[in-house]
Formats: sequence, structure tokens, C-alpha cells
Amino acid sequence: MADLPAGTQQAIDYSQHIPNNVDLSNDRALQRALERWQPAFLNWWDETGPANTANLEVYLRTAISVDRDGWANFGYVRMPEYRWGIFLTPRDEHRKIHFGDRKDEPAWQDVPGEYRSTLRRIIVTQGDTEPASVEQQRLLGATCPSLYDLRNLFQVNVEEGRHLWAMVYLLHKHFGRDGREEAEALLQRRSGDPNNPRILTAFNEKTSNWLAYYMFTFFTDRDGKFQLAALAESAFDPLARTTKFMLTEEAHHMFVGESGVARVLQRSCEIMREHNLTDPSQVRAQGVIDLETLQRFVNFHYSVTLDLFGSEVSSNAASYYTGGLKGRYGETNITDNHSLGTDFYTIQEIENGAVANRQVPALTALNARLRDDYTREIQAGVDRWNRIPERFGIPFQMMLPHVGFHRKIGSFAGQYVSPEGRLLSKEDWERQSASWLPSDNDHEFVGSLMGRVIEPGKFANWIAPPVRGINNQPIEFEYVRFN
Ligand code: BYC
Ligand code: FE
Ligand code: FE
Repeated sequence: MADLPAGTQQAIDYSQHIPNNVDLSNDRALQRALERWQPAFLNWWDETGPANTANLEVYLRTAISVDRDGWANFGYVRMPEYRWGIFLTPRDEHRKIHFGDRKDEPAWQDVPGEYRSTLRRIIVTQGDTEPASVEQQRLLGATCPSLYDLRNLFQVNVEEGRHLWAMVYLLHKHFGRDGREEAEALLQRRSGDPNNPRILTAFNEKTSNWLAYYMFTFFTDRDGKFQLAALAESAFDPLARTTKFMLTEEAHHMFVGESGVARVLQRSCEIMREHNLTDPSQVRAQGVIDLETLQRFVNFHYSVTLDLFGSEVSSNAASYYTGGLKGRYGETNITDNHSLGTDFYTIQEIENGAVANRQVPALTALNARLRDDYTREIQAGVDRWNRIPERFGIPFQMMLPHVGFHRKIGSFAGQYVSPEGRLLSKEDWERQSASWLPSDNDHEFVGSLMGRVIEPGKFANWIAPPVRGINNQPIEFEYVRFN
């Protein structure tokens, strides 16, 4: 494949058992191994993927090429017949490692022995999140607020399924028997299963209603974006090329989340204005979600997602960087010497009973740095949300809680920090945290709003319609057909 001119690598061959643009038919052993994994994947999808979709036809986009402009093709797909495949962005023959100790050496086409177990571990951790999210979202279809939303859910689900394929391809191709075993284990762990859970904490939480789903795709899929962007810098070229293509799909997932929450907010504000309400219980009585509950969901999903960045100070992260395995966000565009040898970075932690800043070697603070990059983007999204109540003249602004709030990983783990960043005693936390995090009652209330709306162009009462449809189709388009 290294001999093919760039252009021919971009088209995806759908005549194959496993659609791909990696010339799979010329690597028989790999093709056989992946064809053995394929039925196990389909079983997994059947068992834990979106429920009751066997008879649905969904207006989905499918990748037909990996080039910048033309990769997506829209059309009805019968759900069980979706074609998951292996798509890498084209190879740049001259690509060099551009950070860490091996900067300027040629990028690797194969895994160097010394990094084998570390790279495998990163790829498995990334791969594990993809099926986990599908499992978390399995039952949402039963309570969709519209056909438009149902279609978007399934679009996200099939793409997360393909992201699993992307990581499994790397495991099978580059990690031999170990890789094949890891690929099997990826189909065996289950989100929330106490005996065999998914690897990272946030992926064992429940996504039990559509508000949680929109929050998840806004907050947690964006962790995906930042982690994938860091891996797209990798010296291990196949990983870089795989994650680059995955990133093109991530934009839609985050759009679903940001616009979903915006539509909820819009609807609540409309009702509050119309009936001149401010009291949350009166807002709820109108069948829409009160803004205080939205804030509690923000607090939960943001804090749980921050845990996904790992510890602020991490020797793992330092060695990923010096080894060239995982870069910074936008590494290629950063203008420094890409070694971080003598730089410092400011992190926050608890010192003498209060939150304090500390300077640490930048190399060890790469998780904190990626998390801070992430938070900047999240804050910009929250600012866009906040224009909605503003437009209605409603004095309410959503706030991101302090980085130390409700954390289980890193320097704030085991501490009690208020959304404003005050250090609390355990007793104070227990007294107040119910007003900061979604309660059983909140879940019950939000759950009570979830009905199933499947008439084209109709939307559940608690959410506003989107501004426009998918792929220039009208909002009342029949995005899902039931047969
Ligand atoms: N939960 O040095 P530390 C996505 C472990 S989302 C449980 O602090 P490190 C998606 C850690 O493994 C993107 N355990 O962390 C979104 C280590 O264990 P050992 C997913 C955790 O290694 C929506 C120990 O604590 N991709 O794609 O620097 C839908 C100390 O480790 C957690 C990736 O994450 C946790 N939250 O960084 C679908 C990229 N955090 O060694 C998809 C690949 C840490 O003591 N992963 N630990 O046994 C990585 O780069 C790193 O593994 C992490 C952790 C950034 C996650
Ligand atoms: Fe993904
Ligand atoms: Fe995603």
C-alpha cells in the first residue's frame, strides 16, 4: 500500500466483506483474523447495541472516501446491514516524528518493541470507550423526542461502533496474538458490569435519559476529540492516520450534544417567558426541564469527564510524550522546541486546606494541559448556551463548576470542593452536594418527561426543534422508517 499514489488510498472499497481503504485483500492473514472477529462484533452489536432496530431503515451517512470534502454519503440503511469498515487517512511518506526524544526521525510504520505494551494499552483504552458508549445508549431509542433525534442517536452509535473497528484493526495488524486477545476482550467487557466493567470510570455511568445523552455527547465525546487529537500526533503513523479520520466524525457527535442541550434550554426559556415563571417546580409543572436541573447535569457530566484526563501530574503522560506516542493538542501548530525539557506548567491542588497553584515540570503536567485545552472549548460552548436565556431576558447563566468539584481521579480525589472552589468538610459536602448534583428526584422527573415521539416533524414538549435538518433535508423529513 505504501506504493499507491495518495489519491487511490482515499476511496473505500465496499465490495469487500470488510469495507476498507487499507488494501486488506492483499494481507490474507490479517483479513482472515478480522473476518473471524467480525461475527463476534455483530453478536455484540445485537446484544448491546441500540435495542429493537432490526427492522429500521435509518437515513445515515456512510463514509465513501476519506478525503476532506467528499467522505460522506447519505441514504437509508437497514440498521443490521450497516457496513462497518476500516478507514485511515492517506499516508504521508515523508512524515517525521515532531515531538519528544525522537523528534525528526521518520514516523514508525510498525511498533517499536520498547513501546509495544504501552501503545497497546493506549489503543485498548481508546478502543474500550467506543463500545462502552454504545452500551450506555442502548435503550434511548425507546424514548426518542423525535425522528430527527432518533436518527442522530443511531448515527452516533454506528460511528462509535466503527471507532471500535478502527482500534481493533491496529490491534490485529500490529500486536499479534496479544492484539487479537485484546480485541476479543473489547467485546466482553460491559459498561457498568461490576464483574467486567469498561476501563474508564465515566464509561460505566448510566446514560438513562436524553438529557444525559446530550450532556454526554457535549462533554464526554469532546474528551474523545481531545484524546484523539493528541493521538493523531503520534509517531506511530497508523495510529495517527486512524485517529485523524475518527476526528472527522467526532464533530457531529459534539454537535448533537451542544445543539441538544441548547434546544432543551430554548424550550424551557420559551415556557418560562410565556407563563412568566421562575420557580423550578412551576417550570416542571409545565412539562419542561428547569434550569437548575440543567445546571446539576452540567456539574455531573463535566466533573465525571474531567476524570477521563487522568492525574494532573502523571509520569505516564510524560513518558508517552518523550517517547513520541501521544502529543499535545495541536502539537504540530505549537511553536516551541517540542521537547518540554525545561518548561513548567501551573496546576491546581489542595495545599494547607485551600485550593492553590503549583508549578510543576510541563512534561509531567500533560494531562492537566490537555484538560485545560478541553475546558477552554467547553467554556466557549457554555457561553453559547448562555446567550439563550439572555435573549429571553432570563437572568440565568450556566456555570462550569470548579475543576476540583466532585473528582475521583487526580489531585482532588478524596477532597470535597464546592462548585465555586471552596474546600469543604465531608459533613458540609454531604449536606450540600444534593443541590449540586442530579438527585434521584431529578432523574425521576427527567425520566417522566421521556416519551416516544416518532411522527415526522413532531417534537417532545420538553425540547425545541432543531434549526435545520440533516444534510439539507427538511426538519419533518422521515429520518427513520419503521417497517
Ligand atoms: N478511570 O497517570 P494517570 C472517547 C488510571 S473518550 C479509571 O493518572 P494516564 C469517547 C490509569 O489508567 C477518549 N482509571 O493517567 C467519548 C493508571 O492506571 P495504572 C478515550 C483511570 O495514564 C465518548 C492510573 O489511573 N481515550 O473516545 O496518564 C464516546 C494512573 O494514571 C482513569 C483515551 O483516554 C479513569 N478516568 O492517563 C465514545 C486515550 N484515569 O497504570 C468515545 C487513551 C486514569 O496505575 N488513554 N486512570 O494501572 C490515555 O491516554 C490514558 O490512559 C488516560 C489516563 C488519559 C485515560
Ligand atoms: Fe468515538
Ligand atoms: Fe464520539
